[in-house]
Amino acid sequence: MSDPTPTIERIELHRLDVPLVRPFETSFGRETVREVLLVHVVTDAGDGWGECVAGRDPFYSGEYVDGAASVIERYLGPALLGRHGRHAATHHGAPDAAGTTVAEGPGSRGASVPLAASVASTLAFVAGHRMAKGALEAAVLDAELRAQGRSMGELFGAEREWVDCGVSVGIAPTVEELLDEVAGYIEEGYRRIKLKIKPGWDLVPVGAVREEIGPRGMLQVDANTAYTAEDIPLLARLDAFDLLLIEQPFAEEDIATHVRLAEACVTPVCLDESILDVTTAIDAIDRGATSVVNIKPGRMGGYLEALRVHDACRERDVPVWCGGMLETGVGRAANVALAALPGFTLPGDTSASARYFAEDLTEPFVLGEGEHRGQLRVPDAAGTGVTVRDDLLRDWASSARVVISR
Ligand code: OSB
Ligand code: MG
Repeated sequence: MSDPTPTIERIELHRLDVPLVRPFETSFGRETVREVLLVHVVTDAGDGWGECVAGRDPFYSGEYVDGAASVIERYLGPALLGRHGRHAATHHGAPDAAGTTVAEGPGSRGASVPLAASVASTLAFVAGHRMAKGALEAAVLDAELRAQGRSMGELFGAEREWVDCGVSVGIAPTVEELLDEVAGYIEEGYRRIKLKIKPGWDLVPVGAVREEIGPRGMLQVDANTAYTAEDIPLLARLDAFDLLLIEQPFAEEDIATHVRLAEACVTPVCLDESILDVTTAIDAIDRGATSVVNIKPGRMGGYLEALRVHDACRERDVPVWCGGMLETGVGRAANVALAALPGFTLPGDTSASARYFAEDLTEPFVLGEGEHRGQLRVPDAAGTGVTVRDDLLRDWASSARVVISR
């Protein structure tokens, strides 16, 4: 408790190309390799790792991995190291009592991680770039928790030792291939299937999968903004398949059309891309645009904001689930800890390492057996609880690491 707040000494950026076990196709593109940006923060009390969720291209979001690395190198990293003019001088090392991240009142989880809790306000002078900011905050949080010997789950308030896992299934070349892939995941124990959809790949594949998994199988769809208001009647026909939810059919900025869809169908509408922070989450809920929320910490600027979204949804009885961005073990570990909170009442896109990679960057996440079939265990060691493998960091490096120092 009386430990002094650590000081950041150095920030390193690692860029890796990690091959996917199978191409992942969505309405916005097809990926065969996960281009990973890892942030390594070295403090006087130890180090920590964070994974940036930005993709190779600015298609899912305006953020992309080269942009995230650049904004960290030019603006965010120097600010955290206390050398970015007035901003750093004002905030670094001294959590600002007026900062939104620490002024959450008693019971705030941020109070015991003052350095991590100061990151958002230190970086607030840069507009947007939530994924880049979130990666930095995650690395600082990992370092600070490791120094305290506490796990992410402990800080977050995890109430479960195991979390229910779903799997996000990409657009397949044919319905037959889709059915084979889904059958494989069901066999492995996944508790929920999410199908990527787009115009021309919706009612038929969704109907076929519903038929295959039976009426009791949990099924949902994700359109990644591929539809427009004209498609509302078509999307309402998805009601026939008894889905858990329809995720983000319309553009990120278009809350109003999601409200219209929610009024036109029985299936709950769930926002992903549109939910940028706790303010947009509450607004979308109040307007009736989303009755379930996909929580992705990276998209919201970090785990501390994700906790606020969780809490706000819980107060409003809005179920949440943990999204994914094809993370390696570094990001997955923290996501699994988050998904152990009580408001996460639906299975997440927290799949096992093997669903993405032949080999993971950390010890692999493996689905449980018996009563834990279709679940992942919440790490309980300090920080994320996982260790980055030096050999793979070297073998998969796509460029030289960047060092940002004081
Ligand atoms: O919309 O949830 C999404 C992956 C990359 C970008 C956006 C999304 C996804 C997924 C994959 O659906 C979820 C996972 O990590 O398994
Ligand atoms: Mg989504």
